[in-house]
Amino acid sequence: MRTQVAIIGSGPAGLLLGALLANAGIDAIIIERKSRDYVLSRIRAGVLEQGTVDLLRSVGVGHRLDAEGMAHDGFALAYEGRTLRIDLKTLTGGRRVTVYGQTEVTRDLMDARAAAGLTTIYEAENVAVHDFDTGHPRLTYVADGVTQELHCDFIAGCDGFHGISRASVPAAAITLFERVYPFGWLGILADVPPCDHELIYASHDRGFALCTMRSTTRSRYYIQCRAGEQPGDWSDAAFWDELRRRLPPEVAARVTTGPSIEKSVAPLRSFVAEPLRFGRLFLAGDAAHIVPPTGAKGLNLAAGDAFYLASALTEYYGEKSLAGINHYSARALDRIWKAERFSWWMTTLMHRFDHHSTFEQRMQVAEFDFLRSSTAAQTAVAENYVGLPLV
Ligand code: RFL
Ligand code: PHB
Repeated sequence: MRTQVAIIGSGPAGLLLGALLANAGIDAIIIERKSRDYVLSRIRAGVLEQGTVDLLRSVGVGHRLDAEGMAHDGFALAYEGRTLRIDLKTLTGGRRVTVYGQTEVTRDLMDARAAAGLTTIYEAENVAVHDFDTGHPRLTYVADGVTQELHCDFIAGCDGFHGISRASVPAAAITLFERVYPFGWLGILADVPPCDHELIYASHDRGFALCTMRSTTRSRYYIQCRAGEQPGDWSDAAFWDELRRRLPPEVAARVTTGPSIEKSVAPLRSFVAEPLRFGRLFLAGDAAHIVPPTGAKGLNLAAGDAFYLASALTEYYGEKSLAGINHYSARALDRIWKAERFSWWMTTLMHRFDHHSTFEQRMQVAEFDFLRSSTAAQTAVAENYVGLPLV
């Protein structure tokens, strides 16, 4: 088999890249290790930047997003029992975010791909990349017990943090930057109305908590937990009790509880690989970088990478120019590092760290107090939260 661009992974990065390439008339095949249903069962991101929404509209999947996505003009930070609203719309000259689950983004992109007759191979085993340092890269994988070969011009490694693309690069050719946080997020999904119409990020002596949502009838809540804790360690009742303890009393009073329909623990990590190009292999999305979820940047960064990589490949095929391809890594990393900074900052501000002294705890409070008193500081938060421009 042959294609122009072989994409590994059908998460947001791979699917959006495939859609953008199809828009530009470039042929691409997606090779995914899991089944379609498995990919759709992963409950992850919920907040889309304006730029991500615009990209999704540009590939023709804006319809359901526009109908069902919830535009949010602000969010709240809570600490010491008080809340501070960050007015995104006013502070950024009219920009906002959209709450629409990653599952729905993925479903829309998969459906559009299937409707356009574009090829995705699910449940591909033993995917391996070969010869990406030559002019003739290829992938091998096993489908239904038979080894297959896919020849291509380029390989896009969109296979997430645990994928094989980054792992296939010689260690001497790649530099990794990492911080692992000493805690995780325990999240639950429940068919109960959200406690507020906007998101609330709460810092508390007992740990961080986040109130978010998927719709007016479906809520998503997270609490900071110890690294290594399992979802089964927490009954629903224990979760709801702990959540309410960490929220300002008037918010806690509005929390409607109910049985969880999903419960999972996510570790928190900051991670960047440099560069993002190795001959004819590119890395994009979580394969290249991880942010802790506090800034809601992971999916949005994946979308940004897909946009930059699609532009580079479009330039290559359209103008026979290598300029875009040569520039992809630097262009994407510039924005990635800024999102890494924001996510690290917000994580450090909002969480309890066992090793923090009382001094560091007072620094967190001073930072909140400064934010409350400074429109300039709130503007910096708002600019980052709605998403830095895709330049
Ligand atoms: P994905 O989504 O992990 O997709 C990678 C795909 O590659 C497949 N794969 C392979 N395929 C073939 N061969 C192999 N060897 C393969 N190995 C892996 C996988 O099966 C998978 O289908 O990466 P991608 O596309 O880069 O997308 C990244 C986002 O999924 C991620 O950054 C976000 O979910 C992060 N995130 C959030 N991002 C936001 O922008 N806003 C949020 O509000 C937000 N909240 C979150 C989050 C992530 C969370 N967790 C669980 C880590 C909340 C949570 C709790
Ligand atoms: C979510 O809705 O799952 C969500 C929202 C905001 C975050 C992280 C996750 O910062």
